[in-house]
Amino acid sequence: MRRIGAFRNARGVKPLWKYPRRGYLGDIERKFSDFEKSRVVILPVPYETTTTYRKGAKNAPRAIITASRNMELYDEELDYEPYKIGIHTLRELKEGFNSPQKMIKALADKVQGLFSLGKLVIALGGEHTITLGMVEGLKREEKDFSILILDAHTDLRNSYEGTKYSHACVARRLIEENRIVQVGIRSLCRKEADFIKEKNLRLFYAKDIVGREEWMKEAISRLSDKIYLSIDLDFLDPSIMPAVGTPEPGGLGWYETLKFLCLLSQKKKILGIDVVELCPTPLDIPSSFAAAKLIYKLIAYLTTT
Ligand SMILES: [Mn+2]
Repeated sequence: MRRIGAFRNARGVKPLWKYPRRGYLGDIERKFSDFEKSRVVILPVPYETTTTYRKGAKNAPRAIITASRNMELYDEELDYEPYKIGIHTLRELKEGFNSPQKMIKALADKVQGLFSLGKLVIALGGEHTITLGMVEGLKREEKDFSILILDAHTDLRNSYEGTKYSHACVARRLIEENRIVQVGIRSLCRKEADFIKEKNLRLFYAKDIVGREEWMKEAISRLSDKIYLSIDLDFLDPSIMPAVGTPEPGGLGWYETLKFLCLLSQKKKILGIDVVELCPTPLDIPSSFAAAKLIYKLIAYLTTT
């Protein structure tokens, strides 16, 4: 573990969100985290207004970045140091947070500029609604891409608690104009189940894929060559990712997830990513660390293929 001492005070570890707002993923030396030279750009988006069960997603970007500073930057699987391709962390985006539509527009405006520079943007939520801003921004630069969503929940409700922009409606908004593939599903309501039947959607349910591998090729073959990837961390099993807003038992394991992401990176061009719904608490260290590590593994796969 690197430099853990820097994060302790006399009484032990401070709550994660008390750490400074400005942090860099991996605490990477300047030479490899300079904006101009970085191929990957991390954008913290601590947006949270419609979460319904456990609150705290707004603290997630800082918790992930703080955890990442204790992560080894050498990847043992690939015998490679992914940070050398350049990973820059931007300041938190906080514009338009008083309404979902304004946040979506502010985020789209911000990331459009980054995508136009050819950066791979990884947004750290915040709640799942930020995917809508990321996709809107990407659409202004790229016409032909499909969307892969890893999530325990279908998020296919037409509206929830009076808004069409709830985190529970994200996939429904996306499916109106995009080709989407959903993986890891194990929680939905009757109306969503009816919608899936009516539209004849092919979803990859956790019960059919956990502990198996045959599904991976089929899921990947349903995507176009270029993709946007949305990772709701609750797709993982709560045994490795307990600190999420809406945990569900029976999710994917660590190594099968890595295998899938590795395969995906070999077959498709990933244009943008979001990692959402982490809900850190002072005891959540393993969840924040797993989120940071997942992001870093993804960067490793994306940049070695
Ligand atoms: Mn979810």
